[in-house]
Amino acid sequence: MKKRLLSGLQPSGELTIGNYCGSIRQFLQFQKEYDSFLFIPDMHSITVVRENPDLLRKRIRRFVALYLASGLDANNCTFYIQSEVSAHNQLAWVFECLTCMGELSRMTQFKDKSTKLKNICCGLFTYPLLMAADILLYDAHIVPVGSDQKQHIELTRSIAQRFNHLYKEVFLVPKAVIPEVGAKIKDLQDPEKKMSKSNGDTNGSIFLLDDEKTIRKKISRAITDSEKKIYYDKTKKPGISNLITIYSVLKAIPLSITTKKFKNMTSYGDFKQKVIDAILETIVPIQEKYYQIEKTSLINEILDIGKKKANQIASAKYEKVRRLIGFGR
Ligand code: AQP
Repeated sequence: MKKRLLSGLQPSGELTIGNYCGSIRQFLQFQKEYDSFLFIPDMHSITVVRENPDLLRKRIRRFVALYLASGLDANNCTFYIQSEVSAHNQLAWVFECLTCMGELSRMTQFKDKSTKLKNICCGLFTYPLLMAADILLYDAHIVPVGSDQKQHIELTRSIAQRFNHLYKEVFLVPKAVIPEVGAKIKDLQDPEKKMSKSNGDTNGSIFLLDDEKTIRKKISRAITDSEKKIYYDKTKKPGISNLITIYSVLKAIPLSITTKKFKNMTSYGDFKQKVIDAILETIVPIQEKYYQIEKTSLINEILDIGKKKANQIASAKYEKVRRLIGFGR
């Protein structure tokens, strides 16, 4: 039997090339080897902004269409929506009662996101526990993520071990899989920050559905430096290093070879043109397929199958947990 992979991308904004490099690319790489469970964590998406309901529903479907357009195959992957499987929040409650406030206070995502908000909801604080439930319900062996999610997977591992120790070996302890290159693509306007779906300034992110003109404009305006030399140094040259990383990942060329390739180039304009070409080579075919898929009933059909399969697995696991704790009659 194949080992299981599980991961999700919350529909908190439109998908970026950061999500592609850190996450989707790994799903593509592993989809044949692993029984892949890819879900849309719609319940996570309201931890920061309360979205327009129609927009959120559209975005959920759009994510599935983009997964398929990127090359993920419904024969290898199970696609489902988190809120359609009630065991996720049932198990999250159990985890809330097994976790101390101090552990959640240490989560850097919470610290980062909460500093930008006026009103911080409890969900933003506790969502790593819902994430732990998302993963542990399915006995996932690996969870491919970008580096910003590493800490949450470590917490998930601790919770699994804690439950197994307190009650019985019920949960498989998962492993985070983080790509060596591209695990944290930076914001084009502020290369100290991560490129994000939901950061207010859209100029810092390349979205998978951005058109060619927008991509050209965003890369041309990406923050660099005045040295006029192209080499990789994250501290001295964060902007250029970020563009080198994007190029390397999208062209599937090791960083060292990319760096050599551009060593003698002195024009940032010419270099940026190469980065634009690499982005367009990746994104345009995805967009072409996306616009075909979104018109069909395929997304609903795939999500119906996924909903049934996910519910079967998740409710059986939650039932075990319920029995062990002593809930019910
Ligand atoms: N900039 C990035 N570079 C590499 N990987 C990234 N990921 C996110 N941004 C980058 C990875 O994509 C997945 C998305 O996880 P998520 O939907 O839970 O979102 P997130 O980690 O909170 O980051 P986002 O996509 O920027 O969303 P917002 O703006 O809502 O916070 C994860 O595997 C993540 O590591």
